[in-house]
Amino acid sequence: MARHLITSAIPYINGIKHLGNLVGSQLPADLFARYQRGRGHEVLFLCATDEHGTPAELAAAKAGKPVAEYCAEMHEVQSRIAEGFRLSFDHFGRSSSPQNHRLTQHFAKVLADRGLIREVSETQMYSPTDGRYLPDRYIEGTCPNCGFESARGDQCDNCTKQLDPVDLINPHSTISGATDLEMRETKHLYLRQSAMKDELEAWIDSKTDWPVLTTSIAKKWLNDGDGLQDRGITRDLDWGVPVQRGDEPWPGMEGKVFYVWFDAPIEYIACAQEWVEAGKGDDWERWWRTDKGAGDVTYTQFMGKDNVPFHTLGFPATILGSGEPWKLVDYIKSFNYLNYDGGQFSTSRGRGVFMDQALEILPADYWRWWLLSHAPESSDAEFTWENFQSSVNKDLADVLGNFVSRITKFCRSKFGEEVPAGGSFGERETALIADLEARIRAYEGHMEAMEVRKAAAALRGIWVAGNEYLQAAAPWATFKEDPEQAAAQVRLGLNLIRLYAVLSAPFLPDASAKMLEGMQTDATDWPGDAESALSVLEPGHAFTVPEVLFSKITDDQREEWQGRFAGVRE
Ligand code: B3M
Ligand code: ZN
Repeated sequence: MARHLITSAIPYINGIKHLGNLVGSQLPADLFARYQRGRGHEVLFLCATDEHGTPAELAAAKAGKPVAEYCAEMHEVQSRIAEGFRLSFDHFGRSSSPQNHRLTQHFAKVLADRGLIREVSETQMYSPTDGRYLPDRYIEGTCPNCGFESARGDQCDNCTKQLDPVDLINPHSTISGATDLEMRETKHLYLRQSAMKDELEAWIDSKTDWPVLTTSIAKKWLNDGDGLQDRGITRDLDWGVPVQRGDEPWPGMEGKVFYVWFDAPIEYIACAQEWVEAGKGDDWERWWRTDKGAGDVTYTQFMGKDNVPFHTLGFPATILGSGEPWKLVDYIKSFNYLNYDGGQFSTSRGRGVFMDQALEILPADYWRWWLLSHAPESSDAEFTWENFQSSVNKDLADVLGNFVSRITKFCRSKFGEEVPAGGSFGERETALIADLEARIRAYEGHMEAMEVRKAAAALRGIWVAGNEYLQAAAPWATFKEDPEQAAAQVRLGLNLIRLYAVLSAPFLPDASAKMLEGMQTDATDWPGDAESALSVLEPGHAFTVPEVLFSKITDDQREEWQGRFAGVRE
């Protein structure tokens, strides 16, 4: 039994995520976690809310709530939606947890002790009107690069250039709109990433099996311009992890907090501590400390491409720089963007379908199937309602759903609600079994390699093979001439349903559960060879006809949803 530590990028607390966010991290991570559990491996699958930084403070202010209260509420909301999508986290933590505070301060101390943190005096934008500094999103202005008028202090949303608040033209406070800003001298901590460039580069070079998307982004940052830059890891904000050197105060850093991107990845570790604290596990160190049993753990991270620099360079700099035996990531699976109906999903403009809205119109499996089978792996992908309708109707309703309902209903009418006895397999059945054997092994290969689209296509191929068999064998016709032969065909068909339930569970957990319930079995072992997997349900085994697995999306529904989500969400 292998051991898999799996983390998804932790979503910001400020609001509900859209389907593009979901398919870029949490959903494929869940697919992989469910698959590895299905194979009988030990899995620890962690995610959390990312609760610090200006996004949290600004969203709380907009909601008119104290930030701690806002975060607690939004954590609950995100948690419920994650359950709705059947995201099978072993724990859904919070980056504002006491565990993460302690661990973040610990890392800062060991990094400082090892000479990897330097103090820098710099000028920051200060707003006398607001009585505070204006880091990151507290300031907006015109982008010096592209002229976009609402560029933020840390990044231009239009051209994606990373910015410094002092770069902005005509800057103003996003709190008060004040423009009488001044530059003030303030002290901040910088992580000396430049000193670790060689070590980081050698580590990344050793990862020859990583997706090109991951390594190319890492390489770009390592070698862009003057090479890897030191990174400011503190901010003049109230909300966050207070800057301390372990348990000790940090002279000159009073009133400052760590930058959100410093503490957020540390939450991956703290989350395992929260998992233990919540009574769900008893030993987090065997997942995270190579000196305490984590040596044989395989650690995989999932994220959108915009998060790659922080996971290939920033977080590893923290881990490697600490000199302590923490588990480093083994594989980083990254994703491109999902676009929405001819444009971009946008949280700030409310464009596209958001996770709560999606579940209001259709159950999780419909979305999981479309999103995963169209995951933006090799390039950006696009959600259109036409494509969604046709995938759901064809793959889920016509192929999988129809197979299940046809075979169970036919059996009920001719043999009753139990697996029929008699007859034996002929050439057609032997050929199908051999075909499935090859297809199942190919499906496993894609799942192991985290090739999400290919895995979906392979799974669909397995469903199609069964459907084609049923069409060709036509037990309803056979029955008239040779009821024994028809019995053998139906027996195979019912066993296929159980096999489909097991193989499809990572993609379609609810449909899988319904199929197993219908087949009245809890035999969910991953199939060894196809032949034995197709004889688990023996003659005489009782079943019931499952309720309809998937209903088709009508043209009227499609048009209605298209209209409803075309506008802007308030
Ligand atoms: N919260 C960005 C995002 O949600 C950020 C990821 C943190 S992963 C440690 O896309
Ligand atoms: Zn710009």
